[in-house]
Amino acid sequence: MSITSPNTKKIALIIGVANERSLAWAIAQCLHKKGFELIFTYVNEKMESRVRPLAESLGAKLILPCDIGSEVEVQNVINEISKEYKVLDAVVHAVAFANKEDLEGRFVDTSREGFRLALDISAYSLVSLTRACLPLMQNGGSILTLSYLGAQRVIPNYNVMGVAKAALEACVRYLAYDLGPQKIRVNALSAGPVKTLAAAGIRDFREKLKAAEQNTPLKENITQEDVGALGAFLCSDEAKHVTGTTMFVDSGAHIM
Ligand code: 0WE
Repeated sequence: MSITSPNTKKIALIIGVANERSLAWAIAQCLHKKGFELIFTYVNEKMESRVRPLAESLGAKLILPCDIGSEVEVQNVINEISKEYKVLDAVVHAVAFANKEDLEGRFVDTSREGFRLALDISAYSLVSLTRACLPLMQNGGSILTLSYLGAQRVIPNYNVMGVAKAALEACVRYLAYDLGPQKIRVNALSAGPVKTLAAAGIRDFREKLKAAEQNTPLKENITQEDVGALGAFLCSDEAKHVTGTTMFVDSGAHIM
């Protein structure tokens, strides 16, 4: 028995593509290979010019503006999708944000506003996005978000993002419990460090990448393709009994 619409192309909403290095883009490409039809969003005009050509290269019909921090914009995306499609089979949430000054120095110095912003954009946005998608997921489906080891361990300087990712992983469990009866699965993919636009804003990231490599059992860093493969698996029926979990693609770093 299929938990998604039989005999029709599956539809996936991808939120968080910034450029060709984005983890969201890696997952989108793998989903496209699996036969999914894709919908993309971009956060502002600057990003639109990067996302649109990528999205069009995979035949996307809908490429919509969405600041995930806004209930109205999230609802707008769902309204636009509803005009074109009856169901949504997969949702990829690949969004995080903290103020740059909160990703260095001491965690204890995090301001109330910096904490609120990081938790709102990086964790609560999954809850609000999931709620908005529910009416389109009557056939069940899969919701996937991206996390990082700093949710479960102290990674120096990850600071408030570690707290936000811990909240995100807990949101995944509570959402999975709520939505299980509707056959909607909710999971997190915890990726090792990769050079993306998000990482480009991190002080000394190149040095961190080199150091991270030596601390993994496999002694090599992961690639975008690794994230694409696991992400697409979690979104597919192959993972139909996998929910509420955080799966690592990190060359084993989390066992150290
Ligand atoms: O989750 C992340 C980073 C997400 C992120 C990146 C930025 C850069 C630009 C969130 N907010 C911002 N805000 C900005 O202004 N990663 C997993 C990558 C990352 O970030 C680190 C890491 C790793 C790895 C920060 C400190 C230490 C390690």
